Amino acid sequence: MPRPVVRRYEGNPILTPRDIPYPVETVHNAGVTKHDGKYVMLFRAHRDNGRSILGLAESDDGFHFVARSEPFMVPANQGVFAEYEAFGIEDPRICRIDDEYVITYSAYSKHGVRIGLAKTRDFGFVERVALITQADLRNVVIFPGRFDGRYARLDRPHSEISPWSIWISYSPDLVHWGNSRVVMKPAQYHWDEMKIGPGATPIRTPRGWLHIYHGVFPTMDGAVYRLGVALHDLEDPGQVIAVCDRWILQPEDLWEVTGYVHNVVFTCGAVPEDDGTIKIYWGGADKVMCAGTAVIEELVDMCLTDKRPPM
Ligand code: BMA
Repeated sequence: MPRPVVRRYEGNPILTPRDIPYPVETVHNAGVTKHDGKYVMLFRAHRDNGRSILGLAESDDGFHFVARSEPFMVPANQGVFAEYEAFGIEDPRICRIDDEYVITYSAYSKHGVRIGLAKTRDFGFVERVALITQADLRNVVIFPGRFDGRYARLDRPHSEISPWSIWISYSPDLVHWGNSRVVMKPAQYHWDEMKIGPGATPIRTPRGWLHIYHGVFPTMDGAVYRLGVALHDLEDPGQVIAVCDRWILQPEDLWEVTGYVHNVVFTCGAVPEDDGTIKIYWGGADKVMCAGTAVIEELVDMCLTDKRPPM
């Protein structure tokens, strides 16, 4: 058997509810970045009312994380954010732009789900900037670059007409977004046929932006969430060069198969290293955090040698 392209860390799960110094039921779907030589993980955690907050944990090696004593972000209690975050905040992604970290997260309320954008320089003080979508759109990942002076993001609108697909939009200021168009769709009778969504913040490689996304397949036993890879053009990220036909990770370990929601591996973050490897982080069964490593060029090769059309 060929060795798996993503090698699971032998100490998985790397962070669980028991490791958190305040009451939480789950620790999952974390955005991760490196700041000042340390790995910073922003994780989603359900409280026992079923609503989510964002916690923060830090690590020197990317595998052993220690959670801070207090949550990093809880639903806002004033202004426009309070109205749209009342049901909780979820699934953060972190994108470094210049010397700031931009955090995009799902904001839930009785009005639906939309995306909030916050900024921090040091993971101490965090400032909410804007709600950057209307209702029913999730999984916003921002490219860590500019394209003809504009920022670009991938997202996933809700749709009853077409299977849930990945779209791109552009912005001059990270607040106002437009020029939206669809770039990648689920493939029929395929591991990601039900829906796909952006996953980790894209990684710049010599052959394109590597995007690790999630794909969902419906079974008689419910949905199965897996991870796949796609490659976007460096200058024009709206051009999907290739989508790998195969998944790179599926639920296999006990804590991926069973937990809060069974059969889920879901990523919001990956950290490229100087040695050409990448640390990939994923939530296992919406309950714990897991990590694994891969060789970036192997993921790019997979996209290019085993590809399917993006739409
Ligand atoms: C999606 C989101 C994710 C979650 C996944 C599996 O719709 O809610 O946060 O990990 O479902 O339950």
